[in-house]
Order: sequence, then C-alpha cells, then structure tokens
Amino acid sequence: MRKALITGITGQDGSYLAELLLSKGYEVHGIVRRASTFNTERIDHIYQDPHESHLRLKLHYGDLADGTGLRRILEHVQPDEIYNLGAQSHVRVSFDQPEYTADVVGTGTLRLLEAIRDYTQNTGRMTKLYQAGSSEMFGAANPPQNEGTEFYPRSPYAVGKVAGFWFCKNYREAYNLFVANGILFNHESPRRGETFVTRKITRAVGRIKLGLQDKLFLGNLDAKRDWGFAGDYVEAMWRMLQQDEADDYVVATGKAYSVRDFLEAAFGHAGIDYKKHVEFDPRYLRPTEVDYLLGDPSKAKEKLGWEPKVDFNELVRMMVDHDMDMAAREKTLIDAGHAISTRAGD
Ligand code: NDP
Ligand code: GDR
Repeated sequence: MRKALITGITGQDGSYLAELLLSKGYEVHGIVRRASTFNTERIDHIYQDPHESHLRLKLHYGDLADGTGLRRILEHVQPDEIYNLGAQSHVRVSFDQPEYTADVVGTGTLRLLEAIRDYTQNTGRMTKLYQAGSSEMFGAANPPQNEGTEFYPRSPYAVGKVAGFWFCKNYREAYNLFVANGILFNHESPRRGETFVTRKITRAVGRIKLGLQDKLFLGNLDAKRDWGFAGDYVEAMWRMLQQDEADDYVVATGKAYSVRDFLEAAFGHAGIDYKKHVEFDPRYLRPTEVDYLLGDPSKAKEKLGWEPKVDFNELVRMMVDHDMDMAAREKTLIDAGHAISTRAGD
C-alpha cells in the first residue's frame, strides 16, 4: 500500500487531497497542529476512531516550525509521497505577521527538505515531494502568467513562497530529490476559509438572504483572479508526483474575473442586489496589492493531462448553495433560542 504524508491536512486542500488519496487506496498520514480547540472539522467525516488499527487515515502532531518533529514523523511514517500544504496562507495577515509567515512558509519548507535529504541519504529510500507554490509568487508580473514568467512577489507570504520554490528547486538539483513545485492559482470550494474573499462573499449571501446579516464590508473590488475549484486542483498535485521526472507546473483555469464579478454572480444567484449590501472598509486593503492574476495552464494540460472540470459559474453556485444551507441551519438554531456566533469573516 502506498503511503502519503500531508502537511496542512486540516486545511481546504488537505481535506480534498486526503479524500482523493484514500479513494486511490493510499494510507494517508496527516500533520496536525496542536490547538486549544478542535481544528479537524474539514476531515472529521473521513477520520475514524484512532484506536482501531486497520485505519488508513492517521494523524500526527507536528508543526513546520519544528524541524525535529518533522524529521521524527518522516522516519516513522516512511512515506512514498509528501505533500507540503501547511502554511499561514492569508496574504493580508502576512503583513501583520511577516516573520511568522516567512518562517512557516519559507523556512518551514527548508526544514522539510532537510529532513527528506537526511532520510534519503541515511536509509536509501526515495520519497517524492509536492510543494504548494502560489500564483502570488507572480504578483505584479503581467498576465497571463506561466512557468516562464519572472516572479514579482508583493507580500511577505508571496516572498516566503518564492523562497520555498527556490529551496525546492535547489534541493532537486543539489541532491537529486524528486521535488515538484505546483504554482497554483486561487482555488475555492465550500470548505474555503471564511476570511478569503470568495467564501466571505458566499457566507454573507446566505446570511443576508435569511436576514441574519445586512452589510458586507470588503476592500478592493477591482482585483482580478483566476478562480478554480479546489477538488480539481488536488488532482493536479497528485499527477505531478506520478511523473517520471520532477518539474514545475502552473495550475489554473485560464480565465480571470474581478472580485466585483464574483459579487455579482454570487448575489445574483440568490436574487439579491449586492450594491444594497456591500460597503468599503479600508482595513481589507493590502499595503501592496496584486491586481491581475491569470494563469496559462498549457503545460499542465499537455504533460499531466490535467484540465479543470468546474467553471467559474458552477463554482459560485456550488459555494452559494452550500452557504444558503449553512445559513438556514444557523437560523434554525437562533430561532430555537440557541445563541451562536454572528461574526462575519474578516
Ligand atoms: P488553508 O489555510 O485552508 O490551510 C492551511 C493548512 O496549513 C491548515 O491545515 C493549517 O492548520 C496548516 N498550518 C498553518 N500553519 C502551520 C504550521 N506552522 N505548521 C504546520 N501546518 C500549518 O490553505 P489551503 O488549503 O487553501 O492551501 C493549501 C496550501 O496551498 C497552502 O500552502 C497555501 O499557501 C497554498 N496555496 C493555496 C491556494 C488557494 O487558492 N487555496 C493557491 C496557491 C497556493 P490549521 O487548520 O491548524 O490552521
Ligand atoms: P488571495 O485571496 O490574496 O488571492 O490569496 P483572497 O481571497 O484573500 O483575496 C483575493 C482578492 O480579493 C480582495 N479583497 C478581499 N480579500 C479578503 N480576504 N477580504 C476582503 O474583505 C477583501 N476585499 C477585497 C483582495 O485584496 C485580493 O485582491 C489566496 C490565498 O489562498 C493564498 O494562500 C494563495 O496563495 C492565493 O490565493 C493564490
């Protein structure tokens, strides 16, 4: 049975990837951060009683800031494939926590590579690494962006990802490790964190429709992004590790829309005029913004045979429908007299 190790398994992508790998028969190991509250909500539906020995999904406490722990988990699990998805992944927050973000996103990748390098040399065993690179690395570079486009990062997060990318490339060349860099453009889903703009909008749509919220505060509505569906994108990650040679790939839909376009589509799907509810709040602006990301996924299509299945409108509908149901459940609880949080996404 093939074994995979996922950092960031509790995140949006980690949960879809774990489902995909389990469906392919893998034994899946995930690294989970210790938190004072449960943080496994996205994988609870595939995680069973850990006291049963036959389980194919196993969790380990660890952190990308803790190199010794990573090394120990790697030696214990002996995975065939590693997916490095763990990150402080919020661009705006990376301006508030630049050192922490760079440590986890950049140096954290280096810690993992160092552990892999020693593990490979000491045991003679091979393991493949997928590195979660980002379109944010292109930042201010002119669209469309592909594998040949020069990086121009515009946030501490993006600079950290560029460092991670180059650490991976260097270790591939220096130590002949199988390390694939994915350069993924924005991908969303009903499991997207509620502080990213798409989910913040679709959560608000559900809540506004049911009278649980009236206003939605947003920043720059003119930014353009190439938005795809996370479920499609984890398939591309897996395909990168099934190749004979490690390489770098852009994963995108090839179509870009503005935040305003997303607003119109999401509110429109619920039959609401977004202009009556959306207000500007400068706190959501970034000191340096990324205006226009549009990916050219030709290489992934040609070499990996990968294509997105879900388009922009289907993605918006999927997220709004999910969040309408969620708002209905919230309303039921509120109407029944159970106090629950009414905090909207930051
Ligand atoms: P999420 O923010 O949903 O998930 C991030 C994951 O990383 C969570 O499991 C989180 O744990 C974990 N994590 C955070 N800090 C640490 C740490 N110090 N050590 C170990 N794990 C940590 O991100 P996504 O699933 O959306 O993205 C997955 C990866 O892909 C990230 O690296 C992101 O930067 C990158 N990416 C994402 C894109 C997107 O559009 N979604 C596009 C391009 C790249 P916890 O649950 O405890 O917070
Ligand atoms: P991004 O995603 O920065 O592209 O990073 P996000 O959804 O946060 O922002 C997209 C665009 O929307 C604008 N925006 C707002 N953003 C947020 N979060 N909240 C708001 O209120 C708001 N108003 C306008 C932003 O300015 C921006 O232009 C995501 C993350 O998943 C990264 O980890 C990943 O690497 C990239 O996508 C690709």
